Order: sequence, then C-alpha cells, then structure tokens
Amino acid sequence: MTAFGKRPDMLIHEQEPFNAEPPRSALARSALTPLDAFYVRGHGPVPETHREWRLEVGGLVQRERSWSLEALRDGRFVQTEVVATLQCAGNRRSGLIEVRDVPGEAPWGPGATGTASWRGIRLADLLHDAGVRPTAHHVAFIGADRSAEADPPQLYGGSIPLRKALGSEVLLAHEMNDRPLPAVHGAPVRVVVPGYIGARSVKWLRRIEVRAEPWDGFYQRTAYRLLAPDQEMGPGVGVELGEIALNADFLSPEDGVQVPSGPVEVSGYAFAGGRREVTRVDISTDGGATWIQAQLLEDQGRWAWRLWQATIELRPGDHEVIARAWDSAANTQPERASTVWNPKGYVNNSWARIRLMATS
Ligand SMILES: Nc1nc2c(c(=O)[nH]1)N[C@H]1C(S)=C(S)[C@@H](COP(=O)(O)O)O[C@H]1N2
Ligand SMILES: [Mo]
Repeated sequence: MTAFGKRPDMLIHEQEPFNAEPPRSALARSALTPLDAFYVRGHGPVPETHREWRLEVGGLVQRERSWSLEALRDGRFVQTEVVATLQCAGNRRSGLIEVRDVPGEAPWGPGATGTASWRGIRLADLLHDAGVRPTAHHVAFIGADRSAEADPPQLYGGSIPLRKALGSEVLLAHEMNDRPLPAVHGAPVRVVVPGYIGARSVKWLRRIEVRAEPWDGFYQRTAYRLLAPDQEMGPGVGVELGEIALNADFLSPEDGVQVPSGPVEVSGYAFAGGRREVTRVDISTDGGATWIQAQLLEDQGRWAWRLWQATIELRPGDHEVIARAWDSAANTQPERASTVWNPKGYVNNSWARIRLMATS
C-alpha cells in the first residue's frame, strides 16, 4: 500500500500534496472504480477532519445556516445515490506535453478519472432550505484545505452556475462505493458535480456561498481556464472550464506491450460530459482510414462513463490502435493533440492511441 490506502502501482505525480493515478489496467473492466485505484488530485495538504465539523450555507440566501454532520444524515434530507464519473481537466495531459511542454503541470495519463457510486444529500434540497435570493446565479464551494500553490495562498474553492446546482444529480456526498468517504477524497463531506470538470467537486467542504458572480478565488478566476496558445495565465484570462468535453481512452492492453498476433481484445472508457451520453466508440488500426465499432458495455446512467471493448485482428508487427467516441450531440473527438494544445494543458480529448507489438 502506498499513501492513503492506494495500490502500490499507482503512478505518483507528487507526494505532497498527494497526486496520483492508477495504471490503465487497474481501471479496466470495473464499472465502478475500486477505492484503492481512484485517482487523487489535491492542491494542498489533506486537512485535519475535526469532530466538530460544520457546513455553513450563506451569501445570497434568505436564511444563513450551519449544519452538523449528524443533521445532514439524520433523515431531514433525503439520502440519494448517483453513479458519477469524476474527471480532472488535466486528464491525458501527457499527450499535450508530447506536442509541446506544459511547465509546472503534472503529466497525467488517462487515469485521472474514475467512477464511483456517491451517496449523500442533494445540494438543491439544502439550497431550498436556505432560500435562494432572486439575484443569485452561482453557487460556490469552499474547502478546508489551504493551497500554497495558489496566488495568493488560499482555501481551495470553486463555483457552478445556479441552474446546475439545482439539478438533482449534484450531491453533498459522505459515502463513496458504499464506504464512508475516505479522507483523501474529501471526508467528511464533498461536493459531487456530475458532468463538470473534477475541480468543481470540492472536497472537505466547509462553506457553500450563493453568489451573483462566479467564485473569484484562484482556482476559478485564474486556473482551470482554457487559454489560447498565445495567452498567459492571469485573473479572468481565457474561458472558464465547466462541462467536461467528450473523451475516451484505452484501459487494456497497456500502451507499448507485446501481444500474440491474431484476434486481440482491446477495452477502454468513453465519457461524454455535460448531460450528453456516449453513443458510439470506433476503433482503427490503419491511422483512421477505416473503423470498426466497439461494443458498449453496461449503461450506468448519464453521469457515468461507458466502458467498451472490441476485438481487432493484428498481423505480426508494430501497430498503432486508435479509439474515438461519439456522443448524443453528434460530437466526436479531434484527431491530433497538436490541434488542442494549450498553455496549462487542459482538456486533451484528441483520439486515444496505443502501440501494440504483435508477435508471430
Ligand atoms: N478542497 C479541494 N477540493 C478539490 C481539490 C482540491 O485540491 N481541494 N481538487 C479538485 C480537483 S482538480 C479534482 S480533479 C478533484 C479530484 O478528486 P479526487 O481527488 O477525489 O479524485 O477534486 C477537486 N476538489
Ligand atoms: Mo482536476
């Protein structure tokens, strides 16, 4: 076991704050990601969890409130479960770094994503209890962790539009895969915003602030924004990221391994983001000239990734195998990472590619 009960084969990008992703194989074939294989993205040290933890609700509300953990679980609010995929905006950044360096950001592979069953109360129910004022348009979440990487150093925070916050899928979760939420994933309570970049699913939640404008902290106003190739990071520069873009990658085999020639089974995930659904996944072994359709596995609902598998025929020799997904808005993925390169290395949703050496 490495830190925080994770598998020993996690790829550790940073020890403190802890940032790690599983190898592809650890995600393969599990509709729900085991807790010991779920990626961790943190911008500051895991904060101490106090028994006297309370959640404040304030800002543009009729009634400011403060809730104990017991009160959030004692039956006043309905407990619901949502199967949802979290995906970091930096997932698959390594593909962008191959195009051009992204200084100061971790080279995440395809494992900065995972799917869990989250249990907790609906954010909407808490907002209805507090009474949202008519001037409100955004809901901000502030965590208990202090990030020294932020400029200036500050508590981690982020916001989502009020109309998303009122959706029944947005949870304040205290359980993950039927277990108490692990410390590294935000205990005792975190936000889960299905369909949005992982950065908005704030861990170690301490305060909810209803606002007229988006959160003005570093991780909303400066980071997690999509910059044009010639822009530099700064407050308000670039486009705020929100809904996740359609994306897909291979989970098995591992990239660069040998396989026997003949029929080879490949598998992976596809995730549509927003409220969209994955409708098709295509596989090519000839650089995208021709495609076969992968089989989509069990549908876990619109907030979860879709696992897929396909059998391809490989002659002895080196092959590049490509995957691309389609969604319910008829989006598909861009062919080359070079066309989506950006200075902070977010949202690499270009075609997934692995190399396989087929032996005779
Ligand atoms: N309080 C807090 N919440 C946070 C973060 C953080 O650093 N602090 N990181 C965010 C980012 S960028 C991502 S991708 C997800 C990762 O969630 P996980 O570590 O549970 O996988 O948490 C988000 N919530
Ligand atoms: Mo992230």
